[in-house]
Amino acid sequence: MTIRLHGFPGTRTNRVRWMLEELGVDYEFVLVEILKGAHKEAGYLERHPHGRVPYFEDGEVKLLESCAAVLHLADSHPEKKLAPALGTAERAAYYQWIVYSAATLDEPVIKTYFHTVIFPPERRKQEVVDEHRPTLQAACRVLDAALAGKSYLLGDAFSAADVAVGYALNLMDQAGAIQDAPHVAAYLARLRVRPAFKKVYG
Ligand SMILES: N[C@@H](CCC(=O)N[C@@H](CS)C(=O)NCC(=O)O)C(=O)O
Repeated sequence: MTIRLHGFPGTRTNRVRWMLEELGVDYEFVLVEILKGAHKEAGYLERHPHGRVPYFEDGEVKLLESCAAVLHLADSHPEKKLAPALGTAERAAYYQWIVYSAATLDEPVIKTYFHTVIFPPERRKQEVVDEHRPTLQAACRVLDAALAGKSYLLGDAFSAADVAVGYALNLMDQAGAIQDAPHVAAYLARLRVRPAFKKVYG
């Protein structure tokens, strides 16, 4: 079965790509030229009606959400042990962190990143950064407490939750928004030396 990841580098596509590289599975990467508006063209909108990336295919599985692809991949490769057993406290924490990455971190992180790093200075809006600062400061406190005394979010073992959250933390750090969070900083350094991370982020 061919796994096909449609997306664009630097976007949430990287979350899924990182997961695929952790698993070491074959996949086809289909570049969606979002800078040329390819994600808003009819052919792509048939697949992804919201006109966003990534779009993920694994046989009959078709997914519009980066975290859903991460969860699906972890479950499809139980031998890699990137998801804890069903019904355990670790599994509950795993769900929490993956949903937290998409529902709590992504938007404030990406808006802050765009308005501090990506946009040229004349397009940057300080009020956008200010609006999201309290959420990111709270995230630093939450994650720093969660990571105290642990190598990864679930303890000693790396899991798909680290891919989901690590994707957002990597951008958050580039935006200078990881502050007063030594455990988060050490954790991110640990993630960045992983071969799969290096393969995606070069
Ligand atoms: N919740 C979706 C969000 C996808 C999303 O918003 N992707 C952005 C890039 S990171 C996008 O395609 N933006 C282009 C647009 O909205 O026009 C996911 O996690 O996959």
